[in-house]
Amino acid sequence: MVRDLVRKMKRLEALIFDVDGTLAETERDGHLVAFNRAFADAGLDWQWEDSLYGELLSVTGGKERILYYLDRYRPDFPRPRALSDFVANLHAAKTKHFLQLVSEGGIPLRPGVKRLLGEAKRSGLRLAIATTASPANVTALLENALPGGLSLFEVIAAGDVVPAKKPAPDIYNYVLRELKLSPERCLAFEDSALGLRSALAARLKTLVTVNGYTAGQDFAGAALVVDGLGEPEAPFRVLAGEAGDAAYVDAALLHKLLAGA
Ligand code: XBP
Ligand code: MG
Repeated sequence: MVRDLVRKMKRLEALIFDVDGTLAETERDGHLVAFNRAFADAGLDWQWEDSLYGELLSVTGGKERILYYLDRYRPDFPRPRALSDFVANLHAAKTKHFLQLVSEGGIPLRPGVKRLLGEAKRSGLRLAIATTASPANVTALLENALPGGLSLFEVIAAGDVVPAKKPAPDIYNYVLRELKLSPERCLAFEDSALGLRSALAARLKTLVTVNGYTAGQDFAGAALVVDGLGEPEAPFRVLAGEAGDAAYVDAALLHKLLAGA
């Protein structure tokens, strides 16, 4: 009876996905390009290189990232009197460019994402999103990269819906409240150490799929760290944790990860 109770407590019911860097390479192919286009539009001589952007990702959220850049790298830049309006305008222009890039079809989903979402849905798992990025970005990405994909997700929590962005747990706690589920019944998917910290602080077991910006980060506490979700014909590489004889992430592996097997 006790065993039945434990099994019940650990039943996997929902998957909660980060977006940027996890569902797609939006940081490299979308946000970075869009930031630079917005800076050029505004007549600013700012040009973020890839390596600098990797460092700027230590701050989540586009507006917050611009402010961090000013503080850390441009103490010389004369501060506009209405700094928050200046940043908000830059960020709005950046969002416009991001949406344009996405609508041109330039940002596909990472390998294995489409397969896993479909398989998860068919097997009765509930799907949700917990991201720092603005809601419009998420909607556009899903509509373009996965037609019909938006309707797969029961909850889409994005951007300023909570005041404290990742690594605070707030966005994951918000999703859990909306799903009316306890963290023991869910798995989170992240690509970065900051995202992992957010998910762990919400007491979620977390699977990490690294990318070029995050591969060297500290993922202590993750249930599994892989180089991607993998596909039957293109297996993943396990970087930390135990995947048994699985060659790619599927629902069976996720159930095992949640149960701690
Ligand atoms: C993602 C981000 C986002 C995007 C920008 O973090 O930090 O900032 O870079 O999005 P995570 P906005 O993947 O952990 O959610 O410009 O729309 O804020
Ligand atoms: Mg991310």
